[in-house]
Amino acid sequence: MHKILVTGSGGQLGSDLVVALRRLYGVSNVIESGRRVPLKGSGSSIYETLDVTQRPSLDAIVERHQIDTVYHLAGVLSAKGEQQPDRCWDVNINGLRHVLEAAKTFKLQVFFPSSIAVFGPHTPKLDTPQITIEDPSTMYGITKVTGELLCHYYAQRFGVDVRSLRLPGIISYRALPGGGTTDFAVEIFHAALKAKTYTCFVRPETRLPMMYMPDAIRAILGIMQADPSAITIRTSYNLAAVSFSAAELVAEIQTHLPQFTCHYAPDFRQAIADSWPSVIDDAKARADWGWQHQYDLAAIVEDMLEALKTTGV
Ligand code: AKB
Repeated sequence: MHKILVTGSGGQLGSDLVVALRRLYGVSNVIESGRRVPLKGSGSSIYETLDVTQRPSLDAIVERHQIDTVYHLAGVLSAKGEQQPDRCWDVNINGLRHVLEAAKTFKLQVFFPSSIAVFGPHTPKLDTPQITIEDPSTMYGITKVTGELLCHYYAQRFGVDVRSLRLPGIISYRALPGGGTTDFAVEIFHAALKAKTYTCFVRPETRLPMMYMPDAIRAILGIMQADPSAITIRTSYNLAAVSFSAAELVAEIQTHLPQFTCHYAPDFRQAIADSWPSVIDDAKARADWGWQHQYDLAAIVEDMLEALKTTGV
């Protein structure tokens, strides 16, 4: 049975991944961690306060719980990273190096979330290939390119079993994202149900790669459970599900909530979105370890609205 540490577990991805991992491996085998003291937590669930920029605390937790797998989700996202570039570099690069060093020392398997943010203005925007120009214009993107290269280096040089996906914008209802450029695609659902109106921070024609959380969780578990011989890419795999514009998302929500209106007030995040691809080619992930997405835009919108109404989040 695996002993798993999830860093940054209170974030959007962590909130769902921890539930899925606990279902698979048991509550007491999945240790959550983050910088804040937990607000909730009961029974046999374990939470450790951890700042990933502090290597000794990470090592102590790995040793104390005899961890063999780390899902390293702690990180500063694209929009926040432009406001706090030093912190973005510190958390994203030093945090990852500490995890990779711990992996080398304690023989851990590691998951590292990369992003479509590794791409930039000179990357082909349509059917972005696995291997192509990576010229990110954000500090976040720079840390993800560097992070991918670090993962590749630790895999080749030290045999660390690190696996990574270039995640698109993730849509989910359990926890709100924070500090990302694709956050509008989640905020819009909450606004549609509560205020019936939303002011979107990117233009209507802005088309980005997106994915529903259940698909993202299946992708993460899929790559981590794949036979090591199937993993031919140790930087990070392109991963895709759907691509839609802000206006197409609004129109799909309006098929369920006709009274919903959206206004557009692009801010600094528009330039970040414009620097990213619209449609990603993830053929390599599909061929190597059998990746397949399940949710299209219509299914995402239907499920999100239903879940938010039911859970009252
Ligand atoms: C962000 O918008 O910063 C993230 C990402 C695409 O990596 N959601």
